[in-house]
Amino acid sequence: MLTWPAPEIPVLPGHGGTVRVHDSTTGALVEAAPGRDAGMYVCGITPYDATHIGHAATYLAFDLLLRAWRDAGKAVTYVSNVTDVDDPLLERAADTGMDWRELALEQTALFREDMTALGVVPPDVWDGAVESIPRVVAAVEQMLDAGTAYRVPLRDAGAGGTQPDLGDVYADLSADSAFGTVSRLDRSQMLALFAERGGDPDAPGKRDPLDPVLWRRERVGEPAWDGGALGTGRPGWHIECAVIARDALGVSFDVQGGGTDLLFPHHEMSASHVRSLASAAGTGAAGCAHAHVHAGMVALDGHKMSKSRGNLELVSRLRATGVDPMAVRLAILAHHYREDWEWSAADVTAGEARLARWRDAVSGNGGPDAAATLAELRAAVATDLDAPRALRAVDHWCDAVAAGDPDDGSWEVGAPGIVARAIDALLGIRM
Ligand code: 5CA
Ligand code: ZN
Repeated sequence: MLTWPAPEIPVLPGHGGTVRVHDSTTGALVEAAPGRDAGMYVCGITPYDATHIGHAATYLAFDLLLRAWRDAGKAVTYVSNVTDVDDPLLERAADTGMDWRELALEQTALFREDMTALGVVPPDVWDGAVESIPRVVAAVEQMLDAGTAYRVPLRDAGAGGTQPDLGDVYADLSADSAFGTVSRLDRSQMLALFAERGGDPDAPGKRDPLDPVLWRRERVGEPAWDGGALGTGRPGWHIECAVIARDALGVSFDVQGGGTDLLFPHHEMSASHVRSLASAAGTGAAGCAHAHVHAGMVALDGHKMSKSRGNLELVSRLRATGVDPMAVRLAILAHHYREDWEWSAADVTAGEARLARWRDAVSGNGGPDAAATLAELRAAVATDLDAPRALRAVDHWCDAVAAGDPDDGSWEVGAPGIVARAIDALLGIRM
């Protein structure tokens, strides 16, 4: 898909060190990309009611990671998706009487604008679910051939179009001995989350209630695509991300990212599908992602901000009221990415005040030595993307500027320029 314009990232003196992040699987801080370069897949939006502050917070977290990697001298391949056909999108379109394609296009365009305004680095590969269907079909056919997927006969009236004999296709999780190693949840937790987050544990004919759908055959009133030997239908959610990630990054890559709501079932299932595809292709058991990194949930009015609940603050609404997107960015970065937190109007006010203070400080002639501030900024982001700590370091430098030149020769003429560039390059805040 067409992405959005990449922000200019200023070059800084020297370079950052090893970047460590919290891996949800082990609970430990791990080197995010141990090899020479870095590959990252971050789950993209389902395009309706985008972009709320929760989405923005998740994408900003991975934007910091990408910027820290680049500062450390790594070439980064960043891959993401747009779930431009899925149950929640179709349901919303039906509720509002809109064509689902129109809704997806409109919301994807809005997302591009919001990401541009927030200065988020775009993915190198940004694939839509719909455009990936031929590759998903081929993948599901491979899994059927390898015996890691099975068909479930259709029961709904009119399902399956002209080929009602071809059933839905589900992954057989019993074929994957590594299933469960991403989230490490016990079965009862898995069952509860699967039911809560888009799964169909009670669908008749499945071998295991947790088996996820790979190909959903055509249903009356639902869009469907040619699925070759699978029959007309549409892709399951997890296989979509598995195929897009595998095709762009290979079966092993550095970071799989998203919000904590995706750890199970989505990332567990995607990793399982990637493994099944690797074994079907004879490329061996893949490790999938080296680290699974998850951003905390942003809430509003006491509940997780969500499109389905409708308790939203949209980036586009804030922009429309004249809030500087850099103040929104600062408001979000004031919270550590792993924190679950509640959005409030006070966050914007604080972001605006900080932005004004910073802009004032970097526009003066000279300031305290920037080297220590740059080093602290780098250390903060390299240590599990600690944006609040990075913000404090800049605040501290700005406080010293506000206190005035001590006239002891310690101020440097070039310091504001270096701090401004560091803020821009590492935190994505344009001064
Ligand atoms: N299309 C799928 C992923 S393949 C999806 O989850 N889309 S989404 O639009 O619902 O969410 C997009 C991203 O924002 C996901 O990474 C999700 O984990 C994250 N997200 C959703 N709600 C919140 C929230 N309230 N706080 C923080 N992140 C959130
Ligand atoms: Zn995904």
